[in-house]
Amino acid sequence: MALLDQTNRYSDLSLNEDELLAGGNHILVAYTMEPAEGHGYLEAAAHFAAESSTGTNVEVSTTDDFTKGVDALVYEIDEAKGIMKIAYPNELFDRNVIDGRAMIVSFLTLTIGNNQGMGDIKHSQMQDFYVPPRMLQLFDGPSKDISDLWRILGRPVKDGGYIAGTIIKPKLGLRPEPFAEAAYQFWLGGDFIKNDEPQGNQVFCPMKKVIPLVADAMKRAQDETGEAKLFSANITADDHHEMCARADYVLEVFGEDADKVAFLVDGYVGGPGMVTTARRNYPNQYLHYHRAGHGAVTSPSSKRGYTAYILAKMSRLMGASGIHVGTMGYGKMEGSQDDKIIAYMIERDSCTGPFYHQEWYGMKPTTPIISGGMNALRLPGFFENLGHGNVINTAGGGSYGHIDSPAAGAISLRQAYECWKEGADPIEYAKEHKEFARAFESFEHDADALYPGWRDKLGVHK
Ligand code: CAP
Ligand code: MG
Repeated sequence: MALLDQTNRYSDLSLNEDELLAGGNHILVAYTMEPAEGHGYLEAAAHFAAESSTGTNVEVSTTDDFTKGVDALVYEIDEAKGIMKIAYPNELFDRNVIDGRAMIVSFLTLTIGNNQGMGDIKHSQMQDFYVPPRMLQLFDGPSKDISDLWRILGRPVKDGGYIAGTIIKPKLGLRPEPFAEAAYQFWLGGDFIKNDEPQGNQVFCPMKKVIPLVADAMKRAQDETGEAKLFSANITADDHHEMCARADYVLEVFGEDADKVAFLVDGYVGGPGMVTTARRNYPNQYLHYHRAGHGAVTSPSSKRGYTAYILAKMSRLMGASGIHVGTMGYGKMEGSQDDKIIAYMIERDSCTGPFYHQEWYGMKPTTPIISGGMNALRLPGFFENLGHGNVINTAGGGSYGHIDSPAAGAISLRQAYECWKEGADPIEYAKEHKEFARAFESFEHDADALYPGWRDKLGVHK
């Protein structure tokens, strides 16, 4: 069905991007977009801007001159590349009643809301967005960052280096005692443990049974190693009060070790409200954003929604201390080497994304959390691609799959980091470092693929 042509009202291709950036009055968003058959590019783009701001598919008599002043405007299109850019006036975005601050949920409702289901749009995906200084100031941003973890670990607060972590595996099905034992065994060699995302308050492993045992395991591991240990506890729940009940309980049980507790929230399935519940109620804890489910919209195979880069950038605005960013092609999840831009955008104060340059004006960084199929053998290449090792890495299979012990798995991860940092050849390094060497035997398929001839070189024969 033919639609009202709204290009006159909702597009202005004479607008200049540099001027929009300098003005600071708009959030700018770049999308890939393809119109449905029979619809012109600019018409579809203008309808998209209308539905994403002040309009609908027809003109309404209640519109007045003020309304028109806050229209979102298509300011650039590249039909050949299928790209459109839209400027959203800052005033469009909802502010809290309680403190006048901005919220990501409103950003999403407008920029990636109804427009995702419109008949004249075949598909559209957000690729980048720019937040002007005045709007940036209105987001919470992180309250804690990786420097707080480095401080607890007794490391330099700048460039404190690699944090070796794991995820308790199996994902589900451990009762409290074996669960805490798995934690203890890893902490003998590593720094950081996270709950796997579905671990919460299962009937076979109630929080009130397992958390005291984990707190005790942390204490024992600290006594044994003389090092501080970190635990990321899952407080994800539908109900705000339930989240707080879980969080309060964990803090109370950890007692004097409560500063070593991070809170994990499944921020994609739970949404911005859940992240903000953790951010605002527990600003003294490191906020760990796990993103299970995000692939439903961010998969490289998807032409809708938004990319993993967008998810990460939004998480910094919301105040995540760290977010999973994938493994950039080195682990088991989807991703490619270019994904390092995701890490750079959330950890730097100034960074150029796919379409826009963003200054963060001192907003705390969000740590890239590297997870999914990682082990000691895959890490040197990963660090080489990223260019640094100031990350949290959680390797579940890579620790509990080590043939000697979870502690040996943890030590092999740290050795992989040291190996890369020293610029050493991994095979030569393995000759001097037992746990790293045994990782070759633990993960033979990876060893064969990444280090052909390793058996002869390390003298390992079945
Ligand atoms: C990794 C993990 C994480 C994924 C999520 C898992 O375990 O615990 O949830 O990393 O993906 O359940 O798969 P392994 P992402 O170390 O055993 O692979 O980090 O990309 O969000
Ligand atoms: Mg997991």
